[in-house]
Parts: sequence; C-alpha cells; structure tokens
Amino acid sequence: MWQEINDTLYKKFSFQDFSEAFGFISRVALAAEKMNHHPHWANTYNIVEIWLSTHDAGDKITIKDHQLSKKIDEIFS
Ligand code: H2B
Repeated sequence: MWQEINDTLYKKFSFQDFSEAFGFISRVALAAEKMNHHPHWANTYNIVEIWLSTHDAGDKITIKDHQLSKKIDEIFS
C-alpha cells in the first residue's frame, strides 16, 4: 500500500535476499527511464524503499507518480 508521506508516495518492498531486491531495482530502473520519471529509493540487503515525487512540480505528488507507482506494483507482482 502506497502511503502519502511528506509530499511523496512511499512504499516498502521486502524480498528473499539481495539478488531478488536488486533484480526488482533493475526492472524498476528500466521502467522509470522509459517514463522519464525517476524514483528516490534506498536499498538495504532485501529491503527496497521508494519515495515518488515530481521535482519539476516543486517536489509534489503528480499523476506521473501515481502512474509510476502502478507500474512498480506490476513489476513487483
Ligand atoms: N523524475 C522525477 N521523479 N521528477 C521529475 O520532475 C523528473 C524526473 N523530471 N525525471 C525529469 C527527469 C526531468 O528532469 C528531465 C529533464 O526530463
């Protein structure tokens, strides 16, 4: 479930291990580049945390963040 935190869409993803987490990161990176909309994220071993906002809109949540969040959920599922 994405949460609105400090003008970002936030979600924490858990994986079996680092390899699974990094595979996910790689797929999200390719999707983000395709959309020209890039996440702020953090990875520690099997955990990936993602914060989405639109810098060009003054670091606010826009439709682009909602679109990328849906794409990320598809990649995770
Ligand atoms: N990603 C995000 N998250 N927000 C933006 O406003 C944004 C981006 N703008 N990726 C894009 C790139 C823009 O800076 C470039 C120049 O297209």
